[in-house]
Amino acid sequence: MKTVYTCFCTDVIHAGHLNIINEARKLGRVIVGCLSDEASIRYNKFPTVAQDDRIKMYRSLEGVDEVVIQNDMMYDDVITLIKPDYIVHGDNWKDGPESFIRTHVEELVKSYGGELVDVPYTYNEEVKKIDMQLREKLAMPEYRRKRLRQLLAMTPIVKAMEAHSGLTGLIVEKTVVEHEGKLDQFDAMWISSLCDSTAKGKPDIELVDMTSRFRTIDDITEVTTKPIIFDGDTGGLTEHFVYTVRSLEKMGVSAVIIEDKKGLKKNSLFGTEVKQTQATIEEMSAKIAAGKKAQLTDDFMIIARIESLILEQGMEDALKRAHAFVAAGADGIMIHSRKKDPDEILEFCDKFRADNKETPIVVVPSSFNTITEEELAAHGVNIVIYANQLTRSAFPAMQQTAEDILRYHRAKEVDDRLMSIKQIITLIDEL
Ligand code: SPV
Ligand code: MG
Repeated sequence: MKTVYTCFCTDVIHAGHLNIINEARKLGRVIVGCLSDEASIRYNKFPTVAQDDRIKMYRSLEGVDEVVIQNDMMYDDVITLIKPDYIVHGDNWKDGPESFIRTHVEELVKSYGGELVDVPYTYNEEVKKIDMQLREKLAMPEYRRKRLRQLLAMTPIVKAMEAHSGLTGLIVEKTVVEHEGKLDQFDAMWISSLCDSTAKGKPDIELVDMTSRFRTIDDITEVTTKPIIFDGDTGGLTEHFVYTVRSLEKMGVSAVIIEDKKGLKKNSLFGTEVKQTQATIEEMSAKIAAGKKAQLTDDFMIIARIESLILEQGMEDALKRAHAFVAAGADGIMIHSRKKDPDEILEFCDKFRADNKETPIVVVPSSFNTITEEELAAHGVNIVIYANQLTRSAFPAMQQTAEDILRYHRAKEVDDRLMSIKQIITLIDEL
C-alpha cells in the first residue's frame, strides 16, 4: 500500500481539510503531520489549540491512519523519516511565501521517486468565516495577553518590532520573509515611547500622556493579533502606575517595561549627555511590587529596565539592581546600553544568568546592532526588541519626497519610489 502524507497547521477542521483527506485516501494510507507550535509561529498564525489537542483532533478524523509531529516547516524531518509516495497539499501554497516551501518539498519528494499532488484549495464562505473567527479570537484581550508568556516557552528568542499606529502594526503583523531556507516573521510588537512621541511630533519625555498612549494601543489592537510589549517609561508615580497596569491588562497588553529613572525622563540614547536621575533600588522595587499587587491576571508581565550601563553606574550596580528587581516581583529584566559594541550587554547577560537561569532577559540592540538574534540567545537573552527602525526608515523617505516635490514643482520625479495608487487603495483589506 502506498503512503500519503499531508501537513496540517489548522486549529479548526473545515471542508477544505476534509477534502484533502478524501483526496489523500484515494492514493493510499494517510499520515497527517501536525506542524509543531515552534514551526507554526515562524510563518503561520499563532495556534489557539494546544499541540496535543491538535494531534487528537487530527487523529479523530475519518480517513486518517496516523498522526505525526512535523517539526521542520520545510518538511525535511518527516520526508526523511517516512519517504511518502505522495505528499498532498492545497494548491494555495503555489503563491505567496509558502511557494518556496512547495518548491523545496517537490525537489525532496522527487529525489526518491515520490510525487507532489496539489489539491484545489477550498475557499468558500464557511472557510472564510472560520479564518476570520480565528483571527478575531487571537485578537481578543484574554488570548493576546497571555501570548508573550506562551511565546517565551516556545521559541529561543522572541522578536518584537516597533509599532506606533495601525499601519505600522499591520507591517509587524503581516510581514513574512523567506531567507536562508526558512520563513520568518515577528512575534510581538513594541509600543515605543520614542516612536509614539515622535509620530505625534513630541519629544520622548513622558509628555504624551497615558490616555494618548492607550489610544495608540487601541489603534494597533483593532487591526492586529500579535502580543504587545508596552514601553511604560518610568511608570510615573507608583500611585498612577497601578492604574496603568490595570488598563494595560484590560486592553490585552502582555507586558509593560518600566525603567529605573525618576524626575524628567529623557531618552536613554542621550546617555549622560543630558541630566537623568536613576531611581533608587528601593523606589523602583516598591513600584514593581505595587504593580504586581495591582495586576489581576497571571498572564501580564512587569519587566524592570535597568539604566545603570546607560548612566555609567557600572556592571555591579546593574547586576545588583537586576537581582533586587526580580526579588521585588519583576517578571523580566531589560538591560540597556548605548555602546556600539555589545560586550557590556553580553557580560551582563552571562553574569546575570550565572545566578538566575529563569527570568527572561530583554535587550534593545539599537546601538549594538551588529549582534545577531542567535548570538543574543546563546547568552541567555529571551526577547529582542527592534525599537525604532520603522520610524527611522519612514522619516527620511518622507522628508526626501517632500523636498523633491518642492524642488521640481511637481510629483513626477518622486513617483518611481512611491507605492502605486492601486497598491495604496487596496493596501487595507475590507471586511
Ligand atoms: C523606546 O523605544 O522608546 C525605548 C528604547 O525606550 S530607547 O529609545 O533605546 O530608550
Ligand atoms: Mg522609551
